[in-house]
This record gives sequence, C-alpha cells and structure tokens, in this order.
Amino acid sequence: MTELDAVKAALKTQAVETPSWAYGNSGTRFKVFAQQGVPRDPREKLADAAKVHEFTGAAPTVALHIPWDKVDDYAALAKHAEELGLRLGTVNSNTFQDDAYKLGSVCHPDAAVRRKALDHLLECVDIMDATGSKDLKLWLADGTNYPGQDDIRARQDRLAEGLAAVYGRLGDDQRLLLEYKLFEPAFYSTDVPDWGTAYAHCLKLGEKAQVVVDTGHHAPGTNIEFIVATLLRERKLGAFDFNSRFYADDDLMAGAADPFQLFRIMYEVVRGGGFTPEIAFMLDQCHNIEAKIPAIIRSVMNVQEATAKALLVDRDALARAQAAGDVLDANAVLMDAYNTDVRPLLAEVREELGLDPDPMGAYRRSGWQEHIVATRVGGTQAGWGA
Ligand code: LRH
Ligand code: MN
Ligand code: MN
Repeated sequence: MTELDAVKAALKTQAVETPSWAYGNSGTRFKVFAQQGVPRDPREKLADAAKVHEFTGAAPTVALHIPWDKVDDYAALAKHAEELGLRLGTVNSNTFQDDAYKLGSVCHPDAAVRRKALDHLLECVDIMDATGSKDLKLWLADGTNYPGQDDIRARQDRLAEGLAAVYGRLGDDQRLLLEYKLFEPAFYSTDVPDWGTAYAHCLKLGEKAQVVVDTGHHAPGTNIEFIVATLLRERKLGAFDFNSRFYADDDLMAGAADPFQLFRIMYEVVRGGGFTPEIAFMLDQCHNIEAKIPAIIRSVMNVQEATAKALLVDRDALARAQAAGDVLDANAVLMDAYNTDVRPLLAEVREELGLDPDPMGAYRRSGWQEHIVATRVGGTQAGWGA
C-alpha cells in the first residue's frame, strides 16, 4: 500500500457524530431565528441527520440531549435510527434548564436538588441501555457568581460524590465523559472549569471516566492541541465537541474560524494514536443564521479536511528535523501538510465510496430542503438560546 493509499484508507474510516440540537432552531439570548423546514421532533432530526450521512458518508451517529430529545420509547427511536442508516450516539445530560438548578445541580448546597440532578443522570444511563449508546456526556452548569457565595471545596466534594454515584451505575461498555468549560453560565467560579479539574475527577473515578474537549470552552489563546496531546498520553481523552469560536462559546461551524487550529488538534490526535473509534469526534454547534443541514455537511467536510492534512504530515521528515534541532525545517514539514489542497483527495475518497464527490452540491440537488420546507410547519427549538 502506498502512503497515499493508507491516508485514503484512514479517511474512509472517519466518523463524525452530529448533535440532534444542531438541526433545531437556535439563537442567542437575544433572539432565536426560526427557519423553515426545521424538525418538529427527534425522528425528524434523525431524518435530517440521515441526509448528512448520505452525502458525506462520515456521519453515522447522532448525539441526543435529554430532555430535548425526550420520547416515550428510546429503543423504538434507536430502531428508527437504524432504519435510516444511523445509530444513536452519546447521550448528553441536561442539568441546567430547570428552576431548581439556579445554584447548581450535583454541586448544589441542598441535598434534595443534588438528588434530583443525580436522578436525571441515572435516567440518562437507563436511556443509554435502551438506545445502545456507549457514552454519557456530562456538562455541568454549576458554579457561583460571587466570591463567598458557596464553599468552593465543599462543591468539589459534592461533585465527586455525584460523579461516583453515576459512575457506579455504568455498564461494562459504558463511559462517563466529563466536559469542562471555562465560564458561563456562572461567572465567578465554575465547578469544572478546565481539563485539569475534569482530569482529576476522572482519574479518581476510574478507567470508564474520560474527559471531553469542547473546542469552544477555553480562554482565548489556549493551546488546545497541547491539552489533547496530554490527555491522549494519559489515556483520558474520551471525546471532542468540535465547533468554532471568535470570542467565547460561539458554537460556530467547526473549522470555520480557525482551520489551522483544527489541523493542529487533528495532528496531535493522529500523532497520539487517537484516530480510533475509542474517541468520539462530535460536533457541538448551532446554526442561528445559516441553513442547518448544509452547515452541518460543511462542518463534517471541514473536519475531514483537517484530518486529511494531519494524516499527510511526513512524520519521518518531521522527526528527522526535530532530532536535528532544525526549527525551520520542522515547521516547514508541518506547514507543507497544512498548505496541501486536500479537496481533490477527499473527492476521490468519496467517489471510491460510491458517493458524490461534492456533498454540498449533492445535497442542494437532492430536493430535500424543498421537501422539508413544504412539509414541516412549526419547527422545534434546539433547546436553549431563547
Ligand atoms: C455547553 C455545551 C454542552 C451542552 C451543549 C448544548 O456549553 O457545550 O456540551 O450539552 O453545549
Ligand atoms: Mn459542548
Ligand atoms: Mn458549549
């Protein structure tokens, strides 16, 4: 096999999970802009996700958010996904949209609120049992707004206790994925603000607990690829939430704001042996002003392009330049790969998979957008941003 064939073979295995909520209406706290043809229920979200997979061949799973995707029968929803050529992926918990959670969820000072949050998290594991999902993703909106509002250490103790209870409920093949976020909605202290805190909790919990890196959840200038390299080295990287940011947690299309950063991240993934199904490569974004399905197709393509470039890095030449201390050559090897136009290569990969080489054009020509606009009235909101 030539090196190029190996790159192509790797690209054919790529799977990007799309989030159910990206198909719904969304916005900012200022305004949710309703679009035409938006799904009215989880089944219609899956129908749109199936189109993304049909035209990219690289989006076989869909993440759920509970209760945004609440249904009576989760096994039936999983079966429906299968009929559409999809599988249900990560179950995302939601302990941030209930009045009870004003002062937090599993870190709340009141034991009754902590119990309510824990019950929800345990219910998410029940749902995973029904859907066959492997991963439970926890993002906690817990924190405080004012110094002195609550005891920072006591909140960590409550967090550890809550996480341990969820961890104890996991099946052998299930994982707890802990997502950190620098700030928001709390502004003074956040209970899981960074990878170090998430890592410390996951380390204590055990092998089935791993960290989620959401690319939008860092301070400007943070070297995210360093975090990725470190977590991979410690076998504690569980998943990505890909999206783009200019300022804060903007949730723009992955690879739109800083494609070079996405390349650097994917290079560390490839370098660290992380390009495997063990790591969930998920999108976590919303499309407030752009058409949703094509935006998700574009995002999947952006992840594919960053991955192709990362796979093209001449690692032998890079290792030689690094060992020789040749700073300029080493940097040039990396930049050569980044500056390669991989679009023709990906078009070839798609053709070899029996797909249209141009997923955006194929979607446009498919008539699906016209179909959903004509048949769906009153689309659902993604769940937040109102
Ligand atoms: C929090 C977050 C988390 C949520 C999602 C909707 O900002 O990234 O992953 O579940 O947004
Ligand atoms: Mn996220
Ligand atoms: Mn986020």
